[in-house]
Amino acid sequence: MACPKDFDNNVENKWCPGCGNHAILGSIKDALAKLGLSPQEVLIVSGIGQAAKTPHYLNCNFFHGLHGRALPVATGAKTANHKLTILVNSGDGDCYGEGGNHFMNAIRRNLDITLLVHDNKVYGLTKGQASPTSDLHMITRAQPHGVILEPFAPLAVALALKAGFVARGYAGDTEHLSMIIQEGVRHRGFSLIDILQPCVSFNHVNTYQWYGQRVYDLSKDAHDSSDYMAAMVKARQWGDKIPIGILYREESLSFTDRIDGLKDGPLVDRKYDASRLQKLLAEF
Ligand SMILES: Cc1ncc(C[n+]2csc(CCOP(=O)(O)OP(=O)(O)O)c2C)c(N)n1
Ligand code: SF4
Repeated sequence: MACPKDFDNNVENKWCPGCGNHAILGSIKDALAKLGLSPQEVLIVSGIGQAAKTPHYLNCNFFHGLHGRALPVATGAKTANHKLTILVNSGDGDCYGEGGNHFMNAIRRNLDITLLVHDNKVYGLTKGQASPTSDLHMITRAQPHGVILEPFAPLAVALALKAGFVARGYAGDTEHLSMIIQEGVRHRGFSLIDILQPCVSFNHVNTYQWYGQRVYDLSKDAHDSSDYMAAMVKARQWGDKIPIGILYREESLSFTDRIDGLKDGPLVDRKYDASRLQKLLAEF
């Protein structure tokens, strides 16, 4: 029987006390154990930022790369070994800002990975500048007169691109978050889970108290996750009421399912014939 402790390591945690990332980390371990996965079967990929430190605190395979570039690494890893369970941990800046182009194309490819975006609505690691998801008029030390741009709407954008699994979690409800992560991993294809993550040091607007007054669970609201238009309406809902849960789910062939060359098994298991490579190189 797998247990969350299997995914513990003894690395000292550097996140601020009270940061929503602690809860997300706990939900990831819980979800992986409940899925019956062992650390060897899991790869976590991240970019740069506070959220991107998540794999430092997990006992499993991991790759910590460049800012905004976690999804290309995950694409390569999944193509090389499509038997691996791959999760990507990203921040709202890392994923929707610096990595926005990769976000769009990973969805188009329907890569079979689970993307967890720790959405704290600021650039946490660099001390709280506005991020793509910061609310209009939010005041930060770098935006003392308030944010002048409309926020990016990740769930609506993912739906517009026909992502097959679109969900929102909340760091203040770890059991619910674990359940969504399990469903996201089970989904064969691209899964986006945008997670409301309070940053207690730099975001004094979207706090636990603020979310506590607004967040509601879609599963208790008779939401039909196969209804695309209903999902789009929920994806645009923000303010007095904020839905969490699975907005939309529909399976279709994933990226690696569509590649004929992978039908005989993962590339990593193939025999490697160096002479064929030499012949190929000689042509150039
Ligand atoms: C190409 C590049 N641009 C900018 C930076 C500086 N930088 C490092 S972390 C970061 C912000 C991270 O914010 P976010 O992705 O929202 O994650 P958080 O720290 O809030 O979890 C920035 C701008 C960088 N490392 N590389
Ligand atoms: S700065 Fe914000 S995101 Fe970073 S560890 Fe502290 S509370 Fe968490």
